[in-house]
Amino acid sequence: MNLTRRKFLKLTGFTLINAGLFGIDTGCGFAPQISDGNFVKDWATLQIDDIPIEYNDKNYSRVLAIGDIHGNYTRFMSMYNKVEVTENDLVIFLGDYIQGDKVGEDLKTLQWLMPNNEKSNFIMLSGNMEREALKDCFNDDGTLKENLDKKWAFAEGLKVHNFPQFTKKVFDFMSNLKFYFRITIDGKKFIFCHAGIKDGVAMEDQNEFTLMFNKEFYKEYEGDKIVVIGHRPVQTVYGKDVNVPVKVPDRNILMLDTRCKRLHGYSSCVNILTGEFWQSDKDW
Ligand SMILES: [Mn+2]
Repeated sequence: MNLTRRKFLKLTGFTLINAGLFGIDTGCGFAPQISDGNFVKDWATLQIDDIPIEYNDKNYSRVLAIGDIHGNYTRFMSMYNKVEVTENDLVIFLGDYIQGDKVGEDLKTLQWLMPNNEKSNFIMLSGNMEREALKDCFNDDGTLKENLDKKWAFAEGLKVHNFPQFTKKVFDFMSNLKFYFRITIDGKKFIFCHAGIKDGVAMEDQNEFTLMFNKEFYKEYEGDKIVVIGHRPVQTVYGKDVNVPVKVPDRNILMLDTRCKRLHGYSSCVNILTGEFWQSDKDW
């Protein structure tokens, strides 16, 4: 790791332009600042709005958000092992855990996520892939549909290997994923969700398309709350050389999907309190 570069980025915050120019792809660094000042540092004032209040008594040392995995378990582990997560971290996953075109890695990803979702400091949110898979693959009772869309190879895998109990667990896991998560840090409101929100609409009233599917959120949102999303790969907006988590210029949006599912992508995790981030090793 280049410490000089890290220091430089920390001192200046970096914009999209210099992120592109420096071509930062070495696996860690600092994400651009969310507001005019520094990232929030006083984690003692963290207030969690969407889970029972007793969790607020815990002094989380980091608030970690993890972008889309898309069934790329190898990249996810490459990133995750660098973060060295402990029970003192609050960890929020932004959805899209599966992809459908890599049987082994989808199932491996689910096998890792499902038991970890039992941890009180892990919050796993739904992505559009989980919503689509539920609709395409499962009956209401959690069994697999007879005729599966070929796109969902993970479901074919479940069927071929005949794992009825695991299949039901996958169904329960996907069905129970929350659509968003809110915290307030030092009076700043943060919303975590897969795709975005509609400003001026109460979170309880947001619709599924807005939360799970809207790809244009980064252009539309002008709200004050800081919204942390996955879904739209940063490369598809800012070009293939921007492979890091991005703060959208002039908007309170942090984009964390660094195209884990495709060539020239990474799995990414950002500490929302500091802007520090970790990425999978370059594997191409
Ligand atoms: Mn998505």
